[in-house]
Amino acid sequence: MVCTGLEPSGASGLMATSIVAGHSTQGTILGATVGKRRFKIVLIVPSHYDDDGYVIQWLRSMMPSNSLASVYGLLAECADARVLGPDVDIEIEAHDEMNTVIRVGRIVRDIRAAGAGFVGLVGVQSNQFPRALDLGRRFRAAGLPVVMGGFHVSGCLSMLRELPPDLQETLDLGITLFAGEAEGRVAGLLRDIDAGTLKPVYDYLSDLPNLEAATPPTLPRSTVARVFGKYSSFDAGRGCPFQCSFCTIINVQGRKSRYRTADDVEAIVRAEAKQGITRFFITDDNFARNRNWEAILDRLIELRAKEGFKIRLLLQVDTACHRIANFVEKCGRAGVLFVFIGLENINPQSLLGTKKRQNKIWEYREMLQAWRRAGVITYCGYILGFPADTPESIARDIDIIKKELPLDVLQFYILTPLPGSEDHKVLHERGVFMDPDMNKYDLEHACTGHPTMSIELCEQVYRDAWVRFYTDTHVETILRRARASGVATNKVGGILTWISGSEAIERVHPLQFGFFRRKIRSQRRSGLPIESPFVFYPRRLLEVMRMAARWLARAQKYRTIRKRIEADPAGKAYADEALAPPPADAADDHLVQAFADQIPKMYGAPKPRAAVERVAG
Ligand code: B12
Ligand code: SF4
Repeated sequence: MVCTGLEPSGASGLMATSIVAGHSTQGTILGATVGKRRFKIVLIVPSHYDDDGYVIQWLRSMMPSNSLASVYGLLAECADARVLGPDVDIEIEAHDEMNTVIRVGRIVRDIRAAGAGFVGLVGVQSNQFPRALDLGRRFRAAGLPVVMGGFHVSGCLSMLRELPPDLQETLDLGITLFAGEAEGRVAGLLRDIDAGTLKPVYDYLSDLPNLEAATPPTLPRSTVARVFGKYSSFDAGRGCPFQCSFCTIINVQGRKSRYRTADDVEAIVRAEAKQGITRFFITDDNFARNRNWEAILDRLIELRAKEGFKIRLLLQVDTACHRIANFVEKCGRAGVLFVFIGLENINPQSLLGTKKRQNKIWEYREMLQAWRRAGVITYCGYILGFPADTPESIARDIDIIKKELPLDVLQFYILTPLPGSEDHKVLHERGVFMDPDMNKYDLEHACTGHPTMSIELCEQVYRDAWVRFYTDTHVETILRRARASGVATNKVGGILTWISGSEAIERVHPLQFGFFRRKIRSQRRSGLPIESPFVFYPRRLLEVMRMAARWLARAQKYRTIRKRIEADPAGKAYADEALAPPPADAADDHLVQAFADQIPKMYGAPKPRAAVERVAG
């Protein structure tokens, strides 16, 4: 699909015309004076709805939105360059709905008062799409131009032959769809909005921008301050060489590594440090496959060592990263605090079934131990609901992980055919049932059938997995391992409280978690009734009190465990199978033995013991 020009019925274009054309010909616009015009942009990352239809949002969110920072950075550059003319002040507001209550009425008034502008719905993922549409509908009803971008739009346009009904509805409302990456493209978009010639679709999927010297992501400090720990973000690269069938990224951002230079990264770090921000989530899906990782890490190490920058980093890497010479060690020196690792599963056949050939379970322990030696906390993702999974096999596998693998945090997801992935495309083309409610594509709901488990059972198994992993005994083991390896026990304890409590207490995935849930009575999913204040507020008060009590109890319990371990003089000598060096012959590894008959025949794979003995005999 390509830019198709303004449809005569495109309300978005009509509105832009009525606001802006009057000004450009007559010199005034809704009260603005000649010689100075305002163009107001409000960027919103929509959140998504909980099962009761309330927006999931917090006083402080845990993770920053890099999509927001990317689009803000590009627009801020346009504002500085005065791309709409020397007389036009471009003003930008950026909100992440995870930590900010969106006041639609106020935004409408502000944009109208400015006389021109638009609302950008940013980084909309599939699970955020229904919320984005509810917001977009209200802005369109007020006649404002609205542009929506992000992975739902890009994923669907890149993989499906025709527009799915939800995106068609979006277009019918006059909301413009922006597919692909925006670097180098927003000035043109702004000019189209300003001229009243906004097109229904902008599609840049087949033209991936070069990232070297590209405009960096950034946000005002006031927006970053709404993220717990004041973490900011940037992507040091995009694209991943692997081919996992559940992944959307490779179909939108490609498989070739595009990366920022070390100079780019240094410039980002220096600019953010001026705002007092030194903690970053580097959002590359796989920083280990960023072809420029070493130059970037070397520069960060230098900034820390020579100029005392207190850089702290979160990274995403793959399970084979420890094989890259110096990678883990340099990450530690560059200030990496914790790494997200897509462990995904420990059953080799399940991994092969999703083309995740690079995940070799016989290397998992060695990889996790390498991170421990660098003092980095490991935060692993684990997917449930592969075809061979049963409640019993999942329970057994979790027990094996607890015993065999020295990871600090494990978080679970349900295998989900995300729009934009090969899995989604295949099911779509075969006409297999997939839940039409995008709000459920948050990896906490089962969205399609499973060979042996019902949707309800899949979701039960998912909830049980959290309980089974985060027992008090295992939390104690994790903390003991941290103490023995010299990993900061207070940090591990804090993360364990957050991760285990978000599912158990708040019923949200840790990646959507924040500090102090805000529930706004009037912000409910369209189609659901607004509850009476006499019902809503007393129930909410009780809920808050109960949850606060449970959080305090959990934090106190983990603190007690941690203090006991820290006070134990033998703590440093703690040893168990997960901390022990991997056996010289991987076939002797208990994890390998548990899956002996499923290890694929591939280069470097251990030969199952029975086969080895047969050969030896
Ligand atoms: C960092 C990240 C997060 C962070 C921050 C979110 C964010 N968007 O920054 C956190 C931890 C919060 C997160 C959480 C989740 N994430 Co996430 N996340 C990512 C990740 C790795 C990077 C995002 C990013 O910065 N991309 C780079 C930016 C530049 O790309 P972009 O978002 O597409 O934006 C560009 C264009 O789309 C366009 N654009 C976007 N919006 C707009 C708006 C306008 C007006 C314009 C003009 C242009 C425009 O311009 C941007 C600049 O080029 C992506 C994977 C990826 N590579 O993108 C997954 C990804 C977006 N996440 C995904 C998922 C599934 C989740 C979770 C549901 C799952 C989970 N439990 O982990 C949660 C739930 C989030 C929620 N509901 O709040 C999926 C979404 C797939 C889909 N079809 O929806 C992705 C693609 C990964 C995957 N597994 O496939 N995530
Ligand atoms: S390793 Fe990660 S980013 Fe790369 S294809 Fe697989 S899931 Fe996608």
